[in-house]
Amino acid sequence: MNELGRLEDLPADYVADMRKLNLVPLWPSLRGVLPPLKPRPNTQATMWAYADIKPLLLKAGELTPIEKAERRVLVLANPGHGLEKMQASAAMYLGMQLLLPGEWAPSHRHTPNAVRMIVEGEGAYTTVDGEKCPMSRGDLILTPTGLWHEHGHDGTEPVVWLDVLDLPLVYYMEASYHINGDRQAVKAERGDRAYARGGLLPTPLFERSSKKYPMLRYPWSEARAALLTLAADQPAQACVQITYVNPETGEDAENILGFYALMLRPGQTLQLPARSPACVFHVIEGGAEVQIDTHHFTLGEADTCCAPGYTPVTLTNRHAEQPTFIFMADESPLHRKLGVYEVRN
Ligand code: 1HN
Repeated sequence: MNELGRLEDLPADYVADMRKLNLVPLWPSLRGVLPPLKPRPNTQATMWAYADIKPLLLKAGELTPIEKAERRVLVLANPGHGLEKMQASAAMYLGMQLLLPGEWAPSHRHTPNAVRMIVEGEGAYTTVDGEKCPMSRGDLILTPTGLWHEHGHDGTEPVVWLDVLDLPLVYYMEASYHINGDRQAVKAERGDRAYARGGLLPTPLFERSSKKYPMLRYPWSEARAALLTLAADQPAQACVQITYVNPETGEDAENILGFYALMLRPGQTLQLPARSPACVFHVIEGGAEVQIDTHHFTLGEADTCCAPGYTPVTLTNRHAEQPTFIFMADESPLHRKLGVYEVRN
């Protein structure tokens, strides 16, 4: 790889003359923006333990009333991007959100897409586009771009969930904004009931739904049962994985980030190939050893880690007798749409 000319090689007055005209030479920066063979990601393999987050999140519950926070969240920030950027990866934002009994997080909508993976507690719900979605451990609830959403809590214990948003990308695009709204009227119809059975779609008078987001809640009971059934049906299949999709189109549930659930069989070690998108792992049930390049993390329930793109990942079930269930989020819908998706074996 030949060395290119450096900025210091140029006369200082020449560089200064250019800069006054908003001009810069490309060649000193060319290798930086176009490194050889593979990108040099800012995203670092990083782990966040729930046992570390939870006390600080509960403290936030004491320190900051919901009215002063709107959304009471501790952001899982990747140090490789700088903590103030609030990024887990180039396109993914992660946050742990706390809602206390009786609290209300008022209705708004925004351009970034969000999902919530429920971590702990019963009795909270989120109303998305008029559908009241109960929140239970492991449920995945979508808040796609532009849909109204608000959170409430009728239970007795704190409820915590993991928010995953494409905020860094939408912010980078200078397309991020929100609108506050009124409390939503709750509709009787619910997509998680209408689309409760895989392969069977509502078809009133032969017409399929034209809703962009027909299903907003994916209960963990269904996802877990699907994984166990898949594992039993395909004993030779190493990777027991499902994708959260739009049941009308079969496409990814949201436009920019992809969401998956993975089952590690008892004692299993699973090698994931190096792929261009960054990926987030969050343990729903069980525990896993995660090897990301030279980084090693031991994940227990409710722990989260992220891996940069172009990096192979090895997952090992810590339990010899029980399956481990992992929720994953990645940037692959974005990479595929942009034509930069790669798998490297
Ligand atoms: C948001 O709207 C929520 O609605 C949570 O619960 C986290 C982070 C950044 C921007 C908007 C929510 C968010 C967010």
